Amino acid sequence: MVALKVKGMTCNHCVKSVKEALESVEGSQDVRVDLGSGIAKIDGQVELDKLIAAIEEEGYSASAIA
Ligand SMILES: [Cu+2]
Repeated sequence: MVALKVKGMTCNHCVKSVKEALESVEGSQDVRVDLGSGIAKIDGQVELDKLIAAIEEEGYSASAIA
């Protein structure tokens, strides 16, 4: 599981955009995005760089949570 802190989400539409972007990443199996905390969790064999790039393409920014 990979956890990311996503910046810039303000409403459920943002959550949906980020969730769909993460689901489109190769290897992504289950995606949960929480608006309140800004935390996205992704299950599957995924590459961190691709997850962050997908979020940035939607206009948000993200960083891995250690
Ligand atoms: Cu929004």
